[in-house]
Amino acid sequence: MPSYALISVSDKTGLAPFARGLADLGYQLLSTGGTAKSLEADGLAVTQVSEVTGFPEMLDGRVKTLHPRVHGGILARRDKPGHLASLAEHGIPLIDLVVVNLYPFAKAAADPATTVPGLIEQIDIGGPGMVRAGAKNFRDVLVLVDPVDYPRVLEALAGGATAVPQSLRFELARKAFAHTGAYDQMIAAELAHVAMADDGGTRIPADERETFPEQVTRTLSRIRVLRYGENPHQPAAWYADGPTGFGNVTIHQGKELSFTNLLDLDAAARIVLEFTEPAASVIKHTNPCGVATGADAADAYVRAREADPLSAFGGIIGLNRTLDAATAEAIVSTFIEAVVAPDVDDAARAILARKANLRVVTADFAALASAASLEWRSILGASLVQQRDRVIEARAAWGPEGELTVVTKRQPTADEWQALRFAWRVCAHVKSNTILFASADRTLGVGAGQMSRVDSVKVAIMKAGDGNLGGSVVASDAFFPFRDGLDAVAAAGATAVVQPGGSVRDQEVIEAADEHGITMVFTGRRHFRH
Ligand code: 93A
Repeated sequence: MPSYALISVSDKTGLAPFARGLADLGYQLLSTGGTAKSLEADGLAVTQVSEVTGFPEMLDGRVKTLHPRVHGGILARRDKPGHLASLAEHGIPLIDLVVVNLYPFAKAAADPATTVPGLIEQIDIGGPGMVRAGAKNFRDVLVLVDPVDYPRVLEALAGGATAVPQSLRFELARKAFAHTGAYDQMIAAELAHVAMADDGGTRIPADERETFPEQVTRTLSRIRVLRYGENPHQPAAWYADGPTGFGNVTIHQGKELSFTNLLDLDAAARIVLEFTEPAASVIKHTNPCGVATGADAADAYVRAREADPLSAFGGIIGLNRTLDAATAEAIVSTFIEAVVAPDVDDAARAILARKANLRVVTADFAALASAASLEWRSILGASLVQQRDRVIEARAAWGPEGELTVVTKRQPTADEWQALRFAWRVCAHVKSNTILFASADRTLGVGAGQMSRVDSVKVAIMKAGDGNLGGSVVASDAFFPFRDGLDAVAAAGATAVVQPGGSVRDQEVIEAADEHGITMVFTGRRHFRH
């Protein structure tokens, strides 16, 4: 009887060359519906699992491979004559390779539009069964759950199945159990965020989730080893948490992405994700030196860069619109390290190609927006997990009718409301302590990462350089502990301030604002970023 390679995959990455390699080695390909279709489209001969089981795929695909003719062929011990005799008696073929990756539950979960029943349908039952069966019988069955492993398994099989070392078989088996284990953990964690009711239940939106599981498991798949970490003596690698976000970007050109590039690209994207209108950010060492909105990507970018052109040298750019020719021309006109955007058009590609070292990355921005409701930071020997900080209080336009509290005698003007909202959205993504001067559509001076708030004010004013801060607004990521900070922003010319409030000296700070004729808004939400 022929030897079968059972292939049933949702992620078809790298499938065709691998399957062709297996067929060339003499394996008969055995597949479920969608996988078979994809292999046949690539010109490969495939046996349908339903031909082996004698059963059609049933229940909308819920039962495809759950059958003794499948599991017998995987689980039979090749060293036990009794097992082989049973297979022969029932006409069950041996399955020597199990190539399975599971229904994309994580992707479905990341999409806020997925309903509870939709989510449940993405729970794979048959896939994990095959993976665990193959992994249990690793001495004789090769189990692959990750396309990354395809090439080395083909290589190992070139000398015949018996030449594949047990160490590789065992490694793949352990990886398989880690994979199915993490898959169930992920399902349990996601279902913890379903408010069940008789109508089928609803999913709690990512930014309203407050519970954390007792135990969390992360399955990280390595994207690549990086040249080094923050410094050349620190070995480092880049891992994907899941199939979306910065775990799945497209690199169009440029020098290899570095550890610090990735940190800065993340910071760049976070800021522009706050805006629905065209916006650009220019990042240095995870802080923005300029952020602006504009009529289009090029307009926003040039204005963001001009906010602090000296610092923008060697910066990392974030754009929330397609990188087009005009933006590309502006980018290549100075030295820029990297840029991330939702897309880059053909005309822009040709222009960017003139700067061979410039790293150009595109990412699915909708996925970035919904990605990572949980965020991880490592400390020495432990990890901290928190919900991603989202500036939900600034999603809709601000004005006198809104929910924010104006604590001063003077109310903001319409222009001030707009500028305050702009400043607040940027400020949330700057390292604390943050003081940020802005107009309605661009930063004027960013004071980041200082150990005292009043020093952040001084830095922000210094960064504004010769720029006139008269009529500007100020955002502060946390409350002013004393009136000195407020006196300093007033002296610089600011007319409006937004801050969370909550200091024991709030009254003193409000009085200072009133003395200066400044209008001040409390958001009630702090946005530290450490
Ligand atoms: O619905 S299932 O839990 N029931 C099954 O019997 C089954 N067998 C394979 N899901 C099942 N699969 C999964 O189908 C695999 O894990 C894989 O992710 C997917 C491949 O389906 P298709 O080949 O039709 O694209």
